[in-house]
Amino acid sequence: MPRIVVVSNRVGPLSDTGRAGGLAVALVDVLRERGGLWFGWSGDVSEEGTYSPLQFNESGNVSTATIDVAQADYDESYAGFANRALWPTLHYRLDLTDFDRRLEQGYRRVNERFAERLVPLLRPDDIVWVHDYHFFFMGDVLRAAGVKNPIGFFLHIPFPVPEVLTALPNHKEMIHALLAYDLVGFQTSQHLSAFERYIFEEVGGTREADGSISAMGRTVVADAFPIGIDASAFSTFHETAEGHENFALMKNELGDQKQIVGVDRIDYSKGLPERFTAFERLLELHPEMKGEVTLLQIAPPSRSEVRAYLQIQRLLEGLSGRINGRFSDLDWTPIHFITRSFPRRSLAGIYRASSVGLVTPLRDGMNLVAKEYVAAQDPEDPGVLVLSRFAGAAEEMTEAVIVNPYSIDELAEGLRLAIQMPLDERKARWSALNTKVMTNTASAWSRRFLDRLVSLHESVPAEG
Ligand code: ADQ
Repeated sequence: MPRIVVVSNRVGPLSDTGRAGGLAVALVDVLRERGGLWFGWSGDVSEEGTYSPLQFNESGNVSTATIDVAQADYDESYAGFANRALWPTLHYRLDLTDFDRRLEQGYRRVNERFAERLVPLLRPDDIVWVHDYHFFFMGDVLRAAGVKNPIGFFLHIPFPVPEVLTALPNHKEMIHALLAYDLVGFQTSQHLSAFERYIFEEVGGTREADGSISAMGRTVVADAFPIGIDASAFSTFHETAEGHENFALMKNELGDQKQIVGVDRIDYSKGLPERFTAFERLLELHPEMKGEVTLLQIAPPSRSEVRAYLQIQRLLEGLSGRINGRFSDLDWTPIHFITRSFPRRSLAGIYRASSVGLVTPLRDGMNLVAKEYVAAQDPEDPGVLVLSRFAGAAEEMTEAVIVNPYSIDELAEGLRLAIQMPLDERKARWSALNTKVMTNTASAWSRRFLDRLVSLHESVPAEG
């Protein structure tokens, strides 16, 4: 079996520390199955930057290789073009974008340098899988360096409609670079069709008889590969000491009260202010719920070097303070806002103790919290998932209470429905959702993507 080479901005860890994200755990699984190398950023900024020595780490048949970046790379690429131009544009927030040519050049430079450092590590039969919006140009640079291996790309975040994407000044170069990959994967069929519309309407591309797409002198296969979670782990975490402890602690604190839970990085795409405001509306419209229902929002800060992230954190602190000041009683506080992260096992206990999982992004590639919440429920007394129609997860998870997060009234009504839902209906909805979460797991997802990439390469006749 050929070796897998994964490229992503952040790498590892190779062992389950309990704190690693679900995606990292899934990627390690697939790397272990086939043997592999995981290449990316060390997480450190140094003077030598991308010229720093490779740092290797090995565990069994899997190794990681990482390099540093220089301060200018970090500012211009990661905190610059990636998180100030690409992230907001791809999440439909043109009001927050910063299109600065210097940042764009920094981003390309970092893509080029990472690709150059990867080339000597590649073996002829490796399968290369590049992840996410930090590396749109990686495949193109690898091809220019003569790399002939199969190279796939998966976009974890949304691909917006062409009317929005074309606001990026370098959209044509970006898409031209994307077409250098053999296989491009999106989270949902909506994102896939937005990409196809761009190709057909914006750059006059055509579909070939075998389903691939040709445009700008290149041919690519594009498809939707909705990502999943390590579902069986999440369904059994409550049996671990950490999971059980948190579940018991919450249940004890709550007594007869019902808890709504939200778990997100602080990010303007996650719809957090709308969520707090909808909970306030629920208490206004249903005063009988005072003292009966609480909202627990767990949201550790992220990317705080980008101004928009600090602003949203301040806004949330203000909102939760105001709502608590308005409604709290001596023995009840409506909103618990915790800005730190929790180990995965503890999160599972918290999900299980919560009657409602509130996942209401304004835009999201998929949203793994929606799936984690479902997997962690008690089958005999499951909670209800309230899910934004703008999360990629809504395409599959149709048995959730689907809401439009821009409508505070609709959100508040969704919450009411979820809180008051009878047990029979909760069980029926949960069981349908759980079947999907358990079937389309993270390892099923990675296998689907890699098998497709390998099959594409096998169907291309070898160069004579
Ligand atoms: P994210 O935007 O980070 O991911 P999400 O899919 O929800 O969003 O994943 C977040 C992960 O971090 C979850 O596994 C969650 O448990 C964990 N997490 C969040 N807050 C936490 C906390 N306080 N403590 C501990 N863990 C916490 C991007 C895209 C998504 C896409 C994923 C995967 O934006 O749309 O689903 O990649 O492709």
